[in-house]
Amino acid sequence: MTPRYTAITTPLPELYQTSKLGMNTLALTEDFKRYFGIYLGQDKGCASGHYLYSAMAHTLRDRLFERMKNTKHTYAESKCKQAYYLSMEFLMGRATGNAALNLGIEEPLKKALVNLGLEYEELAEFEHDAGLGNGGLGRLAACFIDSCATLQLPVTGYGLRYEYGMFQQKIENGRQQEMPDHWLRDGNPWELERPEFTQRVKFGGHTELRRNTSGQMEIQWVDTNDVLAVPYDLPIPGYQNGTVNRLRLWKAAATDEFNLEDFNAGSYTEAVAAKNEAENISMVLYPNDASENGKELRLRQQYFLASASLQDILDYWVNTHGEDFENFADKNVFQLNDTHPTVAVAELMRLLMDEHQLGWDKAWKITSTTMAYTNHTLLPEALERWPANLFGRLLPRILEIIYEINARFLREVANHWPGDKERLARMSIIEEGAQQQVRMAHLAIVGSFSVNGVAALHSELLKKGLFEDFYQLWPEKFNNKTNGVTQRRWMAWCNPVLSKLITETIGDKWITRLSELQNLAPLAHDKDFQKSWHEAKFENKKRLAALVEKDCGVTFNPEAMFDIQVKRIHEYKRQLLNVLHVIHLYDQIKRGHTEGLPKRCVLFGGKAAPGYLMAKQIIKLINNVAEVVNNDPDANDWLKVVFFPNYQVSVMEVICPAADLSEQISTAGKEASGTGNMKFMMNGAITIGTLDGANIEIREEVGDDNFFLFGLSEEEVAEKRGSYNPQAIIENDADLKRVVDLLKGGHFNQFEPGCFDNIIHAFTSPHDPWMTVADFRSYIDAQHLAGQAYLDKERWTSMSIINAAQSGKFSTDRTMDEYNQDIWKLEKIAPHPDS
Ligand code: B1N
Repeated sequence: MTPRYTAITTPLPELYQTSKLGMNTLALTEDFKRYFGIYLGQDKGCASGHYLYSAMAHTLRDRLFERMKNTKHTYAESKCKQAYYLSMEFLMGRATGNAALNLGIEEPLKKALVNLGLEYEELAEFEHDAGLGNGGLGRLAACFIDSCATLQLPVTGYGLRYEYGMFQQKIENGRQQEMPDHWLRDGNPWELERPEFTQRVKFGGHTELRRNTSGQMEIQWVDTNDVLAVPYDLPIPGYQNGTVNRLRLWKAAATDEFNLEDFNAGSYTEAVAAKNEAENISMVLYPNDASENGKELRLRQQYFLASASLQDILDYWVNTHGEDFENFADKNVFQLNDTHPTVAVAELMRLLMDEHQLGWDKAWKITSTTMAYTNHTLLPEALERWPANLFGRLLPRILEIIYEINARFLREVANHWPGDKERLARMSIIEEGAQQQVRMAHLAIVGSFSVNGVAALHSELLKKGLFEDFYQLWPEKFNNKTNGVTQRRWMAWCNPVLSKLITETIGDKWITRLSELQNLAPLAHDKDFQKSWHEAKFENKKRLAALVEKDCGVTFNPEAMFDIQVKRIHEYKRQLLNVLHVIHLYDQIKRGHTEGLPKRCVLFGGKAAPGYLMAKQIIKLINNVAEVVNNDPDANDWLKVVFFPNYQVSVMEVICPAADLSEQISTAGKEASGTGNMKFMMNGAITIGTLDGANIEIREEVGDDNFFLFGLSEEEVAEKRGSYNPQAIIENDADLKRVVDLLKGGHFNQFEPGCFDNIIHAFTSPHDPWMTVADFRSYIDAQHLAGQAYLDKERWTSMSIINAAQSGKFSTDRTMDEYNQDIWKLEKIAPHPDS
């Protein structure tokens, strides 16, 4: 390949070191004007707010890039060990507010804008969310790299620069419609294209044993269709500490062979089509959360990410160390975000052996001591398997390597358990059957020195269930790392009112040490503090009510309890159970049983995977119930229901500060961790939840008086399977019976008969895996207790304070410290003071 960008051989003068960019109002004002007037070419006739946003973003971005270069040089000079977080998803949301907060220039920036007659909040709304993820897993990656920068850990994120992020959701006649999310259409000021670091990724072709230039026989992967990977760097600022780490996202581009002038007229259209096929790789994020995406394009994406990232890291190594890989494992570690980038195990073997001439044993030693794997789900439908023949066609060399890894691994298993054929079949990386499948989780475990789950219960269930055989073989690999969220975005940034109160009360250390919030606990019963706390929550509820009014046309009374469930729509998350409760409340109200009821505003939000019919029907049901309730004058004062469309990061930033009750009601044993639960807790909402995922740890922190627990435990759920009889439960529970009868009678679908039959059939079936009916009574009772507690304003406020005060554990700063201590073992490194 002729490089498109050649290296400069003469040493650069200090061209790149401009004088340090000012952080005061004057400097920001000047830069803003220069960007707006000169770079963007605007004047007083400017008709689009986009340019104003763009000028603001560029002003901030300069200050980030300056620090990003500085941080990179510090790492290079110190020759420190570095970690790489490989993830198919980084759900970043908006960058502006986070940049201003972490640079410590919120105040001067706002002032600069005011001086120019502008308002920060208005401009910020022009930024598109970077929706490069589905939900929890992608947002977790974003929180992780935020915390790493704040902790000054040398960690780089690697992902894909999808042209289209998570689809935009519209609701029409109560149903979800998907619209493409072309988030890059107005450009993206937060990225820097680095074409000089382009990599070439191979697909297709076949392998051959050939003699190389020095006369030795070697395996070569030839006749491939290559795709270029062009990196784009996004700055990840630490909190006011000078560190700016990097998120490198790859965009797919056709190789020069597609240069159209090289093609004769006859193959013009084929040439363009082939170019398209190459560029398709980074075109769109697969919108499936916790279910398999068994499409060829998805495997292409995964290999593209793994190969480009590893080549990039190996290039850097060779540039600094030459072809000596002796210390590579002491200086590099890779964290695999679920199995999605796991083909990296085989790709690192290939690169070390085929491109850098290491033998199998050395290559394996390096690979299996640098890879670490995080599992995020126990749901069988989410476990990735690829047909071996697809693998062989797309990545023939990689499949060969996987077979060899497996052969060696199975020998180890056979030694450990001589004669145990069944165990061999269970543990094999290759699943035999009508067609062979590659089990990616097995490849990940075999290839990694660490395997972790994302909450205590989840990590235990991995050892006892899904990965039991592997745990018996390698108990030392298994560990738990309970998830967290970054309090910078999910408190300091999105909840300025409460943040101000907290900082005035206990100082601002909590922004980088969340356990400081414990100092609020003694104030939980202090009348004055309660009053201020309540006022802050009330402000936030008014802000959300205004948004609901604007986007849904429904009036939320900020005095009412805000009862909120926002997350992907999935049967195991049981939005349906929540709807059954809403119908129950409606039924009670209609029957005049309003004594002891608080006023409630119930808000749902979340996207359904486009092909997930049941999830889509649940959205329809929520909307239909909302329609009936909100238009019934009898119910109006007591109950409002809304399905908030297009739930995304920037929406959660308004929702979580305003929540009173946080719905975390999955069937026990199904939600690996949950992270929305943590955002709500931190912002002073009280959880109504099952003993699932991180809920268990939340309850441990706040105590059972400050948590509304209900439902079967994981063991009880497992035990009940087989003897589950929902019909009998319905017959014996008059409240539930009335709810089911309302549904069956078509009360919520008078003009669309039969449209909920599917749902009714599913949750009343003895085979319902989510056991919604089994938990109905205890859920209703817990909701009743929550309602009573809400009516006692003092009690509720003290519970709210305690929830926030005890949320310290759920900072990703703690999570990242644990990954670092147990897995990565990096040194924290502060960059040189800004040059
Ligand atoms: O990962 C989150 C957890 O908090 C959630 O409990 C868990 O459900 C979520 C395939 C997934 N697990 N698996 C996925 C995402 C995309 C995809 O294509 C699976 N997401 C989770 C963070 O640990």
